[in-house]
Amino acid sequence: MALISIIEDFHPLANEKLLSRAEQLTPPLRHSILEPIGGFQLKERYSPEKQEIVLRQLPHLSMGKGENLCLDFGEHLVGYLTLELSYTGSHPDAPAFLKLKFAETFQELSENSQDYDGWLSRSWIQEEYIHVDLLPSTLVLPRRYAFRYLKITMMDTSPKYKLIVRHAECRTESSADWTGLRPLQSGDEQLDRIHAVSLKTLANCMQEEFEDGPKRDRRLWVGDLRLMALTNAISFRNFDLVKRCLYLFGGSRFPDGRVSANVFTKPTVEGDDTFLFDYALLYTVTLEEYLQDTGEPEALDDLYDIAMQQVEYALRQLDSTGVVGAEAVKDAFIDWCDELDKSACASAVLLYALRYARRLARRRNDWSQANYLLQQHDALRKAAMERFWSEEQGCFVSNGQISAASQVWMVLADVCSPEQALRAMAKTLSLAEGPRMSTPYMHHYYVMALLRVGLRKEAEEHLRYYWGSMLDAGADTFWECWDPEHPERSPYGGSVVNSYCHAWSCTPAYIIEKYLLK
Ligand code: RAM
Repeated sequence: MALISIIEDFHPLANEKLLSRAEQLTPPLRHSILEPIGGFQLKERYSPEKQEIVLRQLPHLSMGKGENLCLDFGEHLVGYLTLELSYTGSHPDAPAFLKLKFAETFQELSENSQDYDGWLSRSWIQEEYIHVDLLPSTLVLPRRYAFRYLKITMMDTSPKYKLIVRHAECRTESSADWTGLRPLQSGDEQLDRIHAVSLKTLANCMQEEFEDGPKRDRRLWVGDLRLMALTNAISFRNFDLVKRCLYLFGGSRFPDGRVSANVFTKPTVEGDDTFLFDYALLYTVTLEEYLQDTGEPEALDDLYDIAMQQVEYALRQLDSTGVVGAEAVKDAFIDWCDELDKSACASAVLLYALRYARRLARRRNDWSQANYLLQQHDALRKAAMERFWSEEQGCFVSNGQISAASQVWMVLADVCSPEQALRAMAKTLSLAEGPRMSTPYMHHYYVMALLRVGLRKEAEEHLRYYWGSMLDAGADTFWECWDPEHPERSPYGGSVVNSYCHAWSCTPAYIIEKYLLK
């Protein structure tokens, strides 16, 4: 189902103090220059069959009409491309008409974007048609791309000349500082590789803010931020960047104080007119975790009220039975999965966030608020057990549906006894039917729930199976959406717009360091 929210005349509430603090916290970007390490030609325009070329012959390879040249930069990059172009034959008597296609994965390279007919804009597909009037010349592309492969197709030249690509390079961009970070050497090759690719994924999404994906949507989303902040804390430790993001969300909100699901930062900071029930609650969680990591007082003073507003809004959405009402459930994201009944999840995320909100209140010595939140928590917990727990099934049932997501969030929210939680997760392990989890975002919480009930071996096996199978499928950075049994799966109606370096998939490094190596 499409996630499109359009609110006419939406004017987010701007808090200049928070926005100017966010501005001061903008990190410097780091750059390096990288060149391709290999090249090939696709035999047919959209076929994966290729013919390798020797890179040092690049300055001598000439391209006529319809021919293509693919450059492999050897790793996933985020940055700006420069091409030095020249020609052989007579003086060019017509422009060179080129198509440039940037691909994060090899599969993406041979996909025909004309086949895409999904609900997300095709403008995210990284391809350009360019006329080059003057040869030789240097082409510097103004747009930032996320890619490993670049395919140059000669759409047209003239019979009098052929194009030569003399040199290609990418000026990369990221705010991640690798100084002092050592690759994991656990003695287990698969874990080490998963760890390394997780950090690469995070680093390539660390720009002036934490982006969800450098190909798409190139913007700050709350749910992604929370997971990036966890992994950042065990790696790059750029806490100012987490703080900046918290201030960005705080600085431009819905007029009633709710945190937008994502925020645009250019040309000016503007919260999006999309609200996600669970994401707003994760704002409160992320603030508390940031304070646990840093203990600094300024963010608590500045953002405490905003964090409380998110849980208070959610508490106003309870229905007459005391759980989150159907209208609010519609705003919950949880996972890209149309079949998923999100009722149990929505109440569970609220319970989860209430735990963090209470910690914030105690941190602030706001005892009456802490007390109020405790009462709300206990009442909601009771109502959620009555409504969703089935003793007969030994798990949570959400409007008749048994799903992994419902068990995961209920377990993480500590709604039931440890024995019940273990039963629920054991049931999940053997679930043959029901909605399938589709994103690394959901799989992260699944692994965390297994760990929470003490199923450590199963948690590790799942991490290896899920993120390991992405590696086996050729990932250089972890992907936005992945179902090992349905590799083509896309929430958008076509995998060509999927992002293959996606922030919310960076958490294995966190899980490995925090839980698996201990
Ligand atoms: C997608 C984004 C982002 C996610 C939202 C809900 O469009 O990629 O990562 O947080 O949806």
